[in-house]
Amino acid sequence: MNKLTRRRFLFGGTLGAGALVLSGCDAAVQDDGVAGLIRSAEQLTMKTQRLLQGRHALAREFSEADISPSFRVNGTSAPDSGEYARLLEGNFADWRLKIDGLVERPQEYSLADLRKMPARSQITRHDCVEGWSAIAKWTGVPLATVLAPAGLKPNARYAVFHCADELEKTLDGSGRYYESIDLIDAYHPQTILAYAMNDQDLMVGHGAPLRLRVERQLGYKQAKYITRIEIVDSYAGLWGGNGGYWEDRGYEWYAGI
Ligand SMILES: Nc1nc2c(c(=O)[nH]1)N[C@H]1C(S)=C(S)[C@@H](COP(=O)(O)O)O[C@H]1N2
Ligand SMILES: [Mo]
Repeated sequence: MNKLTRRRFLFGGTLGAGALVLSGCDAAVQDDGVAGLIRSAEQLTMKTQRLLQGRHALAREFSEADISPSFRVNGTSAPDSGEYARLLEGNFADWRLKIDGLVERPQEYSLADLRKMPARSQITRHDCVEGWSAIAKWTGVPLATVLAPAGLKPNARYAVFHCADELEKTLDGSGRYYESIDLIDAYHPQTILAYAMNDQDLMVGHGAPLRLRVERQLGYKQAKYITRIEIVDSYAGLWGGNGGYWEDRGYEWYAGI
């Protein structure tokens, strides 16, 4: 089943509350044609998923025995920059994670700082839109823990993850990878900044030294090579304006599984 069909199926089979949401979207559908329809469908899926499962439902967690023997590297396999090469060479001792934007106190964390914070491990399944899945154990710091010292301003709505890699080489830098999530996902207990995979330091191919795990969404939301988390009230002003590298190329912003 393709995405749209799956979504239609979801509207069709959903509870009365879904129908209520649909009527609220009618105006937008008429105004912007197909793009509007898709956008409304995404909104509806997100709302429906949350109505059905609750805003804080956990993604399924697996056991050690379920861990996949191999886990594909997808998209960038190593950021192609002198800066990244230099940081890798130094075992990421000079790497810093910046937290800025709509925060009261911008922060900078080293990898050692992050490793000192209370960690969480979870064994989850990664689902890529390209049609493959793999189960791995991820260990890292809950995003909520990392954001706490920064203190979000009242108008904060999204966390944007800026990455070290350019997946597409362009003159204006618009091929740089980035992603964004809302604050519900940012504070979800399984949303972590992972520095280890299957009890090993995160490999370069999988996003060293730090990647996002946002377990209720698809693979492309799992930003690798994070260097900066920017808190914003809107992502409309960033790159293509759709909240992520793949979103700017037509994928959905809310990629619920
Ligand atoms: N920075 C960055 N993050 C990224 C990508 C990428 O190319 N660059 N690819 C995305 C996609 S489509 C998937 S499926 C996963 C792949 O993660 P993996 O390489 O650890 O399998 O990372 C996501 N995060
Ligand atoms: Mo993917």
